[in-house]
Amino acid sequence: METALVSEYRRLGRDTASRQPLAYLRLRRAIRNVVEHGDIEAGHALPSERDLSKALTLSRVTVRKAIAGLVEEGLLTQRHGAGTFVAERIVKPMSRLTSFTEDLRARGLSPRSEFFERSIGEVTPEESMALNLSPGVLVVRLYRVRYGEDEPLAIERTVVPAALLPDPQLVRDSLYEILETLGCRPRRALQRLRAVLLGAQQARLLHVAPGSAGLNIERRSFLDDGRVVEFTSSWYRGDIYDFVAELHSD
Ligand code: 16G
Repeated sequence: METALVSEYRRLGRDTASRQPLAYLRLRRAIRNVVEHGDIEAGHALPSERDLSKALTLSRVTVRKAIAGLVEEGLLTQRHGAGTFVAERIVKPMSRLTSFTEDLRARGLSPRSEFFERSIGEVTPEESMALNLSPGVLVVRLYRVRYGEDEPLAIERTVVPAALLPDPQLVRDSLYEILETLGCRPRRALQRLRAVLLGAQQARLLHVAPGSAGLNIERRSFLDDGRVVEFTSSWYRGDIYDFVAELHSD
């Protein structure tokens, strides 16, 4: 068996610079990479555990351990008796501060945005509360529909202090990418999540029926020095997204 997955696993084994010595972690990385490159698409099956362990000369315990971690993360799903598949719903881990662009790329999907607003103006009283800004300062506002391939997945309204992002036109695809180049990518965030019924306009933009279930997520992100770098309100489609959080007991 010579699949993209087997070649990727071998390639990672030869890559001395970033070689992961633990085989199950290397296999996990290889699976992530092939999903990201679209070599195995959403809904499609992974080679069986037995075939993988034979082709990679790994024990089945190792293969199982690699797969179990990705099932837990939500990248893979297992159907009893049928095997392991790349998950079709988009699973978003809540424990990592990632961007929409990164989340989609990690699933092998191409992200894209349609902008309805990219402007700069004086902060409103509500925005100044959310961003801890004094009245009168300037903020950048983005309002966009976020797509994965050609499918609308979320609507986002973002406000960023203009002191950190001086020109709204700088944001083409990823806000976090541009913030990173400006040296102010968020380091920490607080999120509030609530279930909503999508209104007529939101439903139209997201290509779902009015009144469909959605998730409204407000994210306030901070820099290391405590300054708020973004306030974003997102409406994600409830029929596509799963939000998963890892919990610890202490
Ligand atoms: C995510 C964030 C949003 C952030 C955006 C940046 C959630 C709930 N929200 O959608 O706060 O502004 O990513 O994405 O995860 P970008 O870098 O692709 O523009």
